[in-house]
Amino acid sequence: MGTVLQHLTAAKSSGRKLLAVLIDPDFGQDEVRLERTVQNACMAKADLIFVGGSLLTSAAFDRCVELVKHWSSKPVVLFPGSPSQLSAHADAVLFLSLISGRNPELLIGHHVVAAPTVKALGLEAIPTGYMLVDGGRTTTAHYVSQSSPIPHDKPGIAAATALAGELLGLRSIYLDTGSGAPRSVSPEMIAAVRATVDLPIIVGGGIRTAEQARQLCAAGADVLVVGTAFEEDPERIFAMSEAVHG
Ligand code: 1GP
Repeated sequence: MGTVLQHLTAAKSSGRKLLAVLIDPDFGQDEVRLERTVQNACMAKADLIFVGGSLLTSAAFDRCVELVKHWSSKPVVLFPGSPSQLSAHADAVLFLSLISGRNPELLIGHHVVAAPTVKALGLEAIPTGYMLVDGGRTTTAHYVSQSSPIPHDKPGIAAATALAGELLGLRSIYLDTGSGAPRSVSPEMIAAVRATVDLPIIVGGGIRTAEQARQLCAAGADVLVVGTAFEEDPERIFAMSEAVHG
C-alpha cells in the first residue's frame, strides 16, 4: 500500500471522489458509541477516517485513535487542532498550515513544536494548506484560530491563497467552513480553486445532504469531509457516500 498522499493524488488523477468521515476524539470517552461510529463509516464505504478537532475536552486522544484504527479497515488520518493531537496509531497527519489566516502560530509555530514528534512517531505528514471560509457564523475553528475566514463570496481570494500554498510546496488544500457551519464552501469557490491549482482539494464544513455532496464534487472537490451530519444521523452517510462515489 502506498502513502495516504499517493492515495489522494491517484484518486484525483483518475477522477475518483473520496469521502472522509470526521470523528471527534471526544467520542473516545464512550467506546461503544465510537465502535458503532467507525463500523457505520466503514459500512457506508467511507474512504478515509479523519480524527481531530479544534478543541479537545477529553485527555484520551491516543487511546481514541488506537481504537479507531483497530476497528477501521480504512486509512486513519489525523486532522489536528493542536500539536497534542498526534498518535502513532494513525496512518498519516494533515500537517496543516492555516494559510487563510495571519496567525503565525498556526502558520509555523505549532509545526515547530509538533515536527520532532511527527518524525519520532514515524507518521506520514501531508503538507496541507488549510483555508477557513465564512460559512454563516463563527465556528469553533474560527474562534480558536483567532483568524478571519475568507468571505464566502470571494472565490478569487480563495484561488490566490491556494495558489500561494501550491507555490510554497504544499501538497493538498483543505477548504473548510468549520464544523457545524450553516453553509458549506460554495461550488463557485471550489471551481475557482480547482481551475487554479493542481493539488487534491479537500472540502468540509456544513455538508449535510447527498445533493450538496454531488454539487461540491462536480465543482472540483476531490475529498469531502463530513462530521456533524454523520454524528446527527449515521444513516445519512450512506446516501452521501453514493453521491460522492457516483
Ligand atoms: C470540520 O470539515 C469538518 O472541520 C467537518 O465539518 O462537522 O460540519 O461536517 P462538519
